[in-house]
Order: sequence, then structure tokens, then C-alpha cells
Amino acid sequence: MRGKVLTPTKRIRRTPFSSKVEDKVKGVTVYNHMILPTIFKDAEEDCRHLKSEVQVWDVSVQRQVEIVGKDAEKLLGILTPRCVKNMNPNKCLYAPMVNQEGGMINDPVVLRIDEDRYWISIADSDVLLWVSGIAAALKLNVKVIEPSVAPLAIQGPKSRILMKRIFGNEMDYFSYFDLRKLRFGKHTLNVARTGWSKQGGFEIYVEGTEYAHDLWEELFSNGKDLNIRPGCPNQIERIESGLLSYGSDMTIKNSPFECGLGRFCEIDANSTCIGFEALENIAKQGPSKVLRYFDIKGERVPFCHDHWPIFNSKKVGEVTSGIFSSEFNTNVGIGIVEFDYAVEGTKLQVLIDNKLRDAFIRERPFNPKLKPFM
Ligand code: THG
Repeated sequence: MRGKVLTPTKRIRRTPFSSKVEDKVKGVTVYNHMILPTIFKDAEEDCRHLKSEVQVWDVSVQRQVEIVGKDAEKLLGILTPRCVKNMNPNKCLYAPMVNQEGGMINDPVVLRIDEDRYWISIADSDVLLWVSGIAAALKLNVKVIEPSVAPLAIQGPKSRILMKRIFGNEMDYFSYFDLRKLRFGKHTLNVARTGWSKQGGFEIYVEGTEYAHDLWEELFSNGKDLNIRPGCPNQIERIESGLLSYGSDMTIKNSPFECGLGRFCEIDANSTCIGFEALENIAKQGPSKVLRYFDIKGERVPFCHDHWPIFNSKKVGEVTSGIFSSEFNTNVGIGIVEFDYAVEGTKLQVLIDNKLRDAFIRERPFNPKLKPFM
């Protein structure tokens, strides 16, 4: 499939920013039935730039599933094992969603936009249908819709300097995952200190199309001396930083405990969630396999479009994401491995293109910390 043309259809949705980026992108993928840029110059150059400057990402594919109405909090408590009671409207929550067997449905960020109004900022699976189905079956007093919201991520060490030029000194007082309402002309925007990189940054939830291009132009005209560029989530940076990709690093077959999201399952505080009994059982027994990071030796690994089996005489797991990192001068990976082999430093073999390579387990990602702003 590589190098082939993606035939545009109505089902592959463009974004409010497609016209701004389509002349500059070298690669795109489809995520939530919508176009997501993947490469601008090349993955390595995009990564270097992200780590030293500021980028604006069209992450419209991070669709919002809006729950609004009297039973909104109740429904949210059914949808995630995270405790969402009296949720702080000034804080985003990373909140795994699971099915009745405890299998991952999605790993979204949740925002409380108003008293009875929440946005579930989803990864790539059809959450709108899942949530609508549950609301309908339980006859809850809510509306479930996909509003016209297109997140723009401003990422990189210079992102705060840029945001201050547009939104003022308030940007100095944003902690990680804070959510605020900021003014842009006559508009009120939801802005959070989040984003799918660990280089520092913000996400602006652009509503409708009225001011989308003005905001884009404002960012780029204020960012000239900061070497601003359009960008996109970068595979090298996100694997180094241990940020998980739903559909790649985990699927509906994995429990949150298997994919390192056990700490977001507050089953002692929320017994109303779908999958509660399953999660209680898995928590009691402990998962039989767990997510780990990998240092894969040898030459640069090829593109990992599926997964690579992991062996210790027999098969003991799978690497689900892997790429060469020039910062760490090795191949970095994410995968799921049987518990007995998951200890820091354990040497295993990974099968890539019919050749076994040595790989070492890491319990922490290569870049374990959020990088400070410049
Ligand atoms: N931002 C928003 N929506 C999103 C994403 C995002 N939707 C799709 C996808 N990304 C959802 N998945 C993730 C995965 C990881 C994180 C956020 C969304 C993340 N994790 C941090 C980590 O793992 O270190 C922090 C988690 C925490 O400690 O709370 O940021 O990026 N709007």
C-alpha cells in the first residue's frame, strides 16, 4: 500500500485545516474516518523540529463525543472506570473506557465543558455508537452527539512563548492537564495543557469553522521568529515518550491493566462502570501480561505496520510499535509481554523480517518526563 494514492470519498472526512496543510504533507492516514497527517519533511526531521521549536498540529481526528443533559455524569460513570464524580471543570482526565469483559474500547481524554456537558476526546474507535447505544438502552436523559470541534495542538518547547503572544501571560499559570476558557476576539475557546507529545504544549478546541483560519493565521504570523511549522503526532517522539496508540499498542482484546493504564482504573471509587466485575477480577489476580518498553539492538528497524513477535525459546509477547531513535541511538519499542519476562533489563528476542534480534525490557519509557518549556 505504501506510495499509493488514497481515493477521497465522503467517508474519509477532511478537516477545517485540510486546505492549510495538504500542500505541505508527505503522508496521511485515516483515523476516526478522517484525514490525519503523518509526515511533513520526514519522521526524523519532523521529530528534531518538534523537540526544539513549535509546531501546530491539525488533530481534528481527535473527535469529541459530547454528552449533554441531566444524566451526563451518570452516563460518564458507566463509561469509564475512572472516578468522574464532581469532576473538576478546570482539569482534563485521561480515562480508559472498557467493555463488559474489561477490554479496551478507547483511551480518551475527558473534559467537563459545562455543568451537564462533557466532551470525550477519543482515539480511533467508534465511541459515538457505543455511547449512543448505552444511553438509548438505559433510557438516560442525555443527548450524545459529535459536535463540530477540531482540536489544534500547539506542541514543542516554544509553544508557551507563542501562546502567550496570543492569549497573554495566563499561559504561565497552566499546569499539565489544566483546562481553561480563553478569549480569541469575540470567541471563547477551550484550551488545555495537553497533547500527544512530551515536548510541552497545548490543545485548542476549535469550534465550528468561523474563526478556524483566523486562528491558524494568528498562530503562524506570531510564530515566524520561533521557526513555527505545521506538524503532526510524531511516531519517534511518542514511542520514546511512551504515549500509547489505541489500535496499535492496545486493542479491545487488552485490559487496561495489561496496557499500563491500571492506575486510571479507580474501581474502589467507581463501581458503576461497565466491566467493573471483570476489572475487579483482573486486579485481584494480576494481569498475565503487561506493557513494556523495548531497546531493540542491531540495525535500524523497518516500519512496524503490524507487530513483531517476542521470543524466549517460545513466544512470550509482541512488540506493537518500534522505530529508530537518533536521540537515544537505538531502536525504541512498545509491546506487551508475559509477566514473568517483564522485569527491567530482561533480554529477549524479537523477530523482525525473519531475523531474531536481541531486545531489552525497560519498565519506563526512554523519555519518562514531560520536557519543560523554554
Ligand atoms: N489529546 C486529546 N485527545 C486525544 C489525544 C490527545 N484523543 C486521542 C488520543 N490522544 C487519546 N490517547 C491519549 C493517550 C495518552 C495521553 C492522552 C491521550 C496522555 N497521556 C499522558 C501519559 O501517558 O504520560 C498523561 C496521562 C496522565 O498522567 O493523566 O497525555 O492527546 N485531546
